[in-house]
Amino acid sequence: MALERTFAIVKPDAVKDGHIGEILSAIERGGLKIVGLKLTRLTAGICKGFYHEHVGKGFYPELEAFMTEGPVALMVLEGENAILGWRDLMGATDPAKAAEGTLRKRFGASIGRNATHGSDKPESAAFEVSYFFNAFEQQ
Ligand code: 3AN
Repeated sequence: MALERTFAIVKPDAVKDGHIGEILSAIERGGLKIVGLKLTRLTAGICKGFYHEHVGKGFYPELEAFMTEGPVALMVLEGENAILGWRDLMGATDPAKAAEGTLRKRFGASIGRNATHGSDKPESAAFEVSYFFNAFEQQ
């Protein structure tokens, strides 16, 4: 076991539908600590930098349009094996394939509009956390 930090987003669909509270609650009940938190709105440029691995893929324009359509809640989460733990709470990328009770099953509508984001590995977590949060914004 390793104490890790990971990066999480409550995406525009879940913010608009009023699910921030339930998602934060699932994070805390799931044993993860919220050590950074802010509500903001992504611009196209910020989105391209964040999803640099996906820019150029067929679904990227749809992803950018969605991620910039409304406010998002950004978080840094801490816990033992937080990266995998947060991905387990979210469930599979495609809500139709996500396990019962997971956040994407509960709040996601499609693979494009899937309610939450979580870093997939330590290298991504390090990049994504530092992309949005400086040291003073993490407790
Ligand atoms: P995850 O967020 O589960 O790590 P990635 O990294 O494969 O998934 O994809 C990043 C985001 O891009 C997903 N959260 C999803 O919103 C979007 N996405 C991935 N694949 C598709 C697709 N085939 N069509 C539309 N959007 C997609």
